[in-house]
Amino acid sequence: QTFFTPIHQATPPSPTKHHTKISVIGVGNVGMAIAQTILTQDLVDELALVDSNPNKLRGEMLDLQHAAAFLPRTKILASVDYAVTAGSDLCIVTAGARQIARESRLNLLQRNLELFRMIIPPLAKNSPDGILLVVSNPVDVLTFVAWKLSGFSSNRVIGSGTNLDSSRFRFLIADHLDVNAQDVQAYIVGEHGDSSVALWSSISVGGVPVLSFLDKQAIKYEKETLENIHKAVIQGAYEVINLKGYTSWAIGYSVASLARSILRNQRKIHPVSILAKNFYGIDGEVFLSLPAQLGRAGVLGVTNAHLTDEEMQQLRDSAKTIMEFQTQLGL
Ligand code: 6V0
Repeated sequence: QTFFTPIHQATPPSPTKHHTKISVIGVGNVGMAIAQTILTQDLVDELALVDSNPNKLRGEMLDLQHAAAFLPRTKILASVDYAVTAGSDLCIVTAGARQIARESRLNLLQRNLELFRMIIPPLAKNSPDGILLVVSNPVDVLTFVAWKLSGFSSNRVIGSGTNLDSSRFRFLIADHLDVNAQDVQAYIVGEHGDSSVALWSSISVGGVPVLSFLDKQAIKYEKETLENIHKAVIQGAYEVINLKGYTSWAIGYSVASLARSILRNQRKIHPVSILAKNFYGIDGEVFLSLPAQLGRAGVLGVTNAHLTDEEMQQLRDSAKTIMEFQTQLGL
């Protein structure tokens, strides 16, 4: 006698049914916020977690499994062994060393490079057809590192980049204009960090291009007001870290939105870190954020947004900043 009485002969699962799997590497604040958003949004059939700390890893796995009665059915696995990630459609890397007091960015990057040497090759080996999504900072340079270490084609290596910065930007503009952030189309591109570029010229709200509307109506606005909004975007992360010690919820939703666009082949445009060579006059092998269309094959294309000369110059300066940093790695 089995527990469950079938009403007819069980049919085997159709071989055409696609089983989806995401692996999250690093179960810290960011990895867990991503994992829990993915679970609540019912994005995959299987979620695998990997971390170098076995106790924390098992604790986090059990804690999520205990929520099974309230969640869509997802198989949750965890191991320090990368075999658990085998056959992933998407691998999200959030593992990272924490910055030590007075440590330079370069030193932190060197330590993260060593971590990536342990993480990326086994991930690529276990999911040779998968897509890599890097979240660990500095995200643009580490996405370049992941591309080099994986040997994957560049359309399958993506950094979360300025997807989060852009959502902070949209929130601040929405707050300023008292509208819904989902009606604000606005992009931050370039480096995820201090040299990011706000594309003011292409902002629209409900289909109305904001700056040209203000110009046409002869409504005066201070350039300083715009700069202050961009500064608030850049300061946003530092402020949250100063106040609560880390950022988690917004990056969790931001990365889950990327996972949805990729796995569900949404062809949605996201500002994410991609190989920028040959776009917008950038000629080096550098990863930075551009408005990219994402789908099941990873990066499907790049939007040809109209940039002003000033925005174009800022984007090239941002590329130069990342490039200078990247060349010090000697990869
Ligand atoms: P955290 O809470 O310290 O978690 C890091 C996790 O990585 C820990 O659980 C470690 O045990 C684990 N880890 C360390 N080494 C390894 C290894 N070799 N293999 C597997 N796991 C390992 O950090 P937190 O989760 O707060 O941040 C993670 C990373 O995300 C950092 O680099 C942040 O700077 C970065 N963020 C990037 C953002 C973005 O927009 N791109 C936003 C927020 C944070």
